[in-house]
Amino acid sequence: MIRSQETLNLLLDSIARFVRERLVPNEELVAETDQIPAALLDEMRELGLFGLCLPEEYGGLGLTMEEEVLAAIELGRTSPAFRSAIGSNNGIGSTGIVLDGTPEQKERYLPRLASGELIGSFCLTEPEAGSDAASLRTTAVRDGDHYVLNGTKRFITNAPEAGIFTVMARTDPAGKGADAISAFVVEAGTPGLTLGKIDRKMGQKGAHTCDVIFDNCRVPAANLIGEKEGVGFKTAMKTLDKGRLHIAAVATGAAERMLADAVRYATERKQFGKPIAEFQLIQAMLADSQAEIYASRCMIVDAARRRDAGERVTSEASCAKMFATEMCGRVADRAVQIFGGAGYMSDYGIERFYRDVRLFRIYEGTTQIQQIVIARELLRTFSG
Ligand code: COS
Repeated sequence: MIRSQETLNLLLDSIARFVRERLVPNEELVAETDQIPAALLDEMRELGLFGLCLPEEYGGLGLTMEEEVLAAIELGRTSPAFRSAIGSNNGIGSTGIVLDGTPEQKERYLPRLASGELIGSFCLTEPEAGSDAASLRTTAVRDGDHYVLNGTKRFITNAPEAGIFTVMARTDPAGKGADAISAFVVEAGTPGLTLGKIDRKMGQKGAHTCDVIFDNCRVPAANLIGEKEGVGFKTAMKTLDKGRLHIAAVATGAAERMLADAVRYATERKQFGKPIAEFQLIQAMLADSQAEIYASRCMIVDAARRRDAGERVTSEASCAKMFATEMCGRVADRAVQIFGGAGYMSDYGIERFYRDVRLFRIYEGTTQIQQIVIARELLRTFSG
């Protein structure tokens, strides 16, 4: 749902301009230093990018899902690290509180997440619990008006910068199932919470992940999301339904960027006496990419509209995430191919994108997990 096309166009134009004029010129610097300059992060705060999707009553722009995916496509047209910096505040680092938090929890955290004063992160994955998220082992044992958390979370995006962590933990340590899991907001600096060293990754330099370790970490009972035990896994799954649509949009933006770079290169690069864009084998790669990007956009916007209309979009979000991220991988591969030898060289930037976008097919649920989700939903429909 688009509330006001005119207002949205202004926002999308300002994001597109910011991406073009401020972020794209700094891609190489971020990749080299593994750091987004503080001044750029300030500009992102001023533009309201940290609060795009947070409710207006808490200082955000309150974008609907349809508006959000269109904004995410724009943000996708540059190094994914920039989107990642604002991604968790708008998504997995805040959605649990937005959807299931108490009014007090929302009041306490959302305004600072929306302004970018606070960075949020999402702690689901563990060393032994990745795709099988419900098998997580971190425990939260009630002790008076606190819970005591113990366990390790792995590959946690933005953890090194985070001020709060949404943590899924087992409040019934004897319970093996998803219904023994609860979600907590844990503040950075809480005694017993420590961070591992920053992970070295294949790509996405400038976006940081690390372990988050809880060792007898005492968290006030008031920080149990929704003050309700046993619903934390559902909170996490609902968070991922939204997050997967967002990632699908980011992947589509990245594909559009890589295709634009490939088209530019193909029209400039001459072989056999003419620009390589005039060769039909190159054109086939460009055409396949364009058609797939278009299909991806259509899926994402449709799924977003359905979510805005109040429909459950678990299957559609997984379809969009699977299709868009796999499509993005194919476009990245073709773009490197069109660049030829230059595509393998760092100076041309396309190899960096090729590495950066590889993560899209893995995080917020691998392609194989999306297949499982889609198939389950389908079979459920048929079984009545
Ligand atoms: N929305 C709301 N509730 C949901 C839900 C959703 N999208 N998906 C599952 N649930 C509910 C189920 O209805 C079930 O509740 P009931 O027992 O009351 O019916 C409960 O959650 C457990 O669900 P399920 O039985 O389907 O859990 P499984 O362990 O079988 O598997 C998958 C669920 C595989 C889908 C889940 O573990 C998953 O998404 N894994 C990938 C995790 C991931 O994306 N990690 C990325 C890192 S986070 S960046």
